Amino acid sequence: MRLAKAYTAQPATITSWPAGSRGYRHFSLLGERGQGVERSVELQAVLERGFRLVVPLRELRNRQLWQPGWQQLPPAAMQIIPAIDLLDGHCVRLHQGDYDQVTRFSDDPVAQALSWQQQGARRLHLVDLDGARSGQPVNDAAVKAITTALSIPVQLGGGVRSAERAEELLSFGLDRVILGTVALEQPELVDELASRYPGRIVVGIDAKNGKVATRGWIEESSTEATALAQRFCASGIAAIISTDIATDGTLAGPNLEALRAMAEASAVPVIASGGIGNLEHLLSLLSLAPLGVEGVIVGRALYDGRVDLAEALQAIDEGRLQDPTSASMMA
Ligand code: AMZ
Repeated sequence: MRLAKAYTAQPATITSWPAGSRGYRHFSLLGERGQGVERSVELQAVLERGFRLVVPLRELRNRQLWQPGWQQLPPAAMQIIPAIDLLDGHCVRLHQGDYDQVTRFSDDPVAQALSWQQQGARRLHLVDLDGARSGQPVNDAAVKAITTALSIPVQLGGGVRSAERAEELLSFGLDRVILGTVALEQPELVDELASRYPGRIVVGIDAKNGKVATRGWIEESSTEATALAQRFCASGIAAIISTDIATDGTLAGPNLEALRAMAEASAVPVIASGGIGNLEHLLSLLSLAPLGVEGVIVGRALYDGRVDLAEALQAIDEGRLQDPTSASMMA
């Protein structure tokens, strides 16, 4: 018997649905064991935000043998954060951070930002790519215009290399500033800013093969990304943005193993960045929500329409879970 990737069940087939759950729900296949009559499978579904149903089955076709058991989980919530990367005043995306592989998506960053807000974004992520590469701000006019035009919180990274610059950006109306290069080179500056501006300082850890890269990803270090994450556990930062350079801008899917390692190393929430190419990729991240992955930054896939922001926000709000292990089992 060939097993399907997803199942749908109705309450009548399962007697112990938790209070408040309604209608049918979707199940995904977690794994198979054994051969022939000994063959068994395990299904999993997120029913309501806080519950997961694990159904061990000895024989899928015999529903009498279903033995549902409930586990309470932390809520599976994930914020989807659209990204606007600014290069010389334009909205662009780079491929794997390479400044020689630029796709220009819009010449009007304010209109683009307003469009993401209108489609339901609850936070916007800005990158000053000129700043990240040179340390010098080039896109401040666009940044100010965006923060003035939008009502949702806006965060910015790229080129923030001093306390004065961080403070200047906060004075533009930005909700949070992201420190990348400085987090590696002057970690005590992050501590100082985080204690002065609680909830407004974020560390951006950009990793290539698990090692931290800086200065527009042109310089590579020997520091493990997870070690840098651990360094800031007690400093009061709002979050860590974990970017996998190899997947960034490729639409090939997030690096779930790297994200899991970061989430396990970090005591502060992790925001995933890099590689999102479709809705399934977004849903796959929900499996890491209980470890503290609270958001995901999406760029290219939104610009080229592979991900519809409103649809994605709705899908994530439903709290559905796509287990990453199931895809490979279905071939
Ligand atoms: O695409 C790139 N080459 C790139 C990029 N997106 N280089 C840096 N950045 C982003 C990081 C982080 O948010 O993801 O800039 C910020 C870090 O900048 P800095 O200047 O603090 O290292």
